[in-house]
Amino acid sequence: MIQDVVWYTSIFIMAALAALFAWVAAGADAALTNYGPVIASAYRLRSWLFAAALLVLLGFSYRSLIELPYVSLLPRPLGPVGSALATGEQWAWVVSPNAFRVGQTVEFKVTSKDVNHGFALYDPGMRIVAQTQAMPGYINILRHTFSQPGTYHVLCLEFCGLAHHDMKADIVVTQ
Ligand SMILES: [Cu+2]
Repeated sequence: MIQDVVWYTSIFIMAALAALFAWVAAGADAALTNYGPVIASAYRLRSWLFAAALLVLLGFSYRSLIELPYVSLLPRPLGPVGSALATGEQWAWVVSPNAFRVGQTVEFKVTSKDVNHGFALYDPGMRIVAQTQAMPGYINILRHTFSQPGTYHVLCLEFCGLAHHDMKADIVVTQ
C-alpha cells in the first residue's frame, strides 16, 4: 500500500520535473542576453548561504565540544564511589570485592589476563545493566550504581574459547 503511494508520487514528481526541464529547454533560445545581474545575485546568494552554513557548523561544533571531557557524562554518584577490580581470563571472572550496598556507585576497573572478553553486568532479573570490553594490557573504567538488592551476575559477551559460557561471577548487593 505505502509502496504504491511512494511509487505514484515519485512518478508524478519525475514527470513534473521532466515537463519543467522541457519548458526551460524550449525557451532557452529566447532573448536573454544580459546575464550580468543574474550572475551577481547568484554570487550574493551563495555568499549568504556560505555564511549561514558556517554559522550552523560553528554552533553544532561548539555544542558538541562543550561537553569535553566526556567523563562528565558518566552517571553522577550520589555517595562515595566504591572501587572493584574485574579480571577476565579463560574461563572465569574474578571480581574483587564482590559485595556492595544498594545505592552505592561502583567503579569497576575491567581488564583481562589473556584474550579479549566482554564484561557484562546483569541485574537479579537477568537484564543487562552495564557492559564494557576486557582487554589484556588495558583497564577500562565502568561505573554502575546498584539500585536494587539481590545477586547480580557477570557474564562474558565475547566468544573467547571453548568454555566461554562458563565465565560467570556473582555480585551480592544488600540493603
Ligand atoms: Cu570470555
